[in-house]
Amino acid sequence: DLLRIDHVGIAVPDLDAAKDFYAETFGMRVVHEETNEEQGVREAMLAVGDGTGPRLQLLAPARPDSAIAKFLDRSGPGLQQLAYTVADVEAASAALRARGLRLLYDTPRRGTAGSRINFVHPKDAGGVLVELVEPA
Ligand code: V0V
Repeated sequence: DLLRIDHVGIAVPDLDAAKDFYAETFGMRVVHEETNEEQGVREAMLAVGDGTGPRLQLLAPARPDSAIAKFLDRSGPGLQQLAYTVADVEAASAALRARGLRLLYDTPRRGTAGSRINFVHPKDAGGVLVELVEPA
């Protein structure tokens, strides 16, 4: 089962410039930042409002052959993914696989802040890259 929207991910070419834009334009603050080598991203999580709701995730490429670099080349900056919180990413992935959707990974990988993640292929989800996040 999906519990809530975890975050919305936006591909950006320059993480520092994007953090400044969101701080100055919308008053959003960075609550977490890391580089995920496996995913090839530099990312920042931003709190919206009082910080109790879904977050905004800024995703910048850490390598030219990464998923975010490819997305930027093809589509330019913008919405890249919609992530839902789940209690058990393996169970949620299995349930969606059983409904005929392609999950990108056979077993979960490491996401933000020690979370475990998997993705539904955007072609099987109406053009939306859906991420499943089991928080640490
Ligand atoms: C590609 N397509 C998308 C898309 N990326 N559609 C919607 N949203 C996206 N983000 C479309 C693309 O326009 C093509 O459509 C078609 O999919 C291509 O499919 P493909 O050849 O199978 O795949 P690629 O090589 O374009 O790669 C797309 C996928 C890749 C989704 C497979 O980006 C991937 O593996 N993503 C998962 C990992 C990821 O995104 N990591 C970065 C975030 P047409 O032209 O054929 O119609 S890391 C993260 O979120 C973390 C760490 C976290 O949250 O904790």
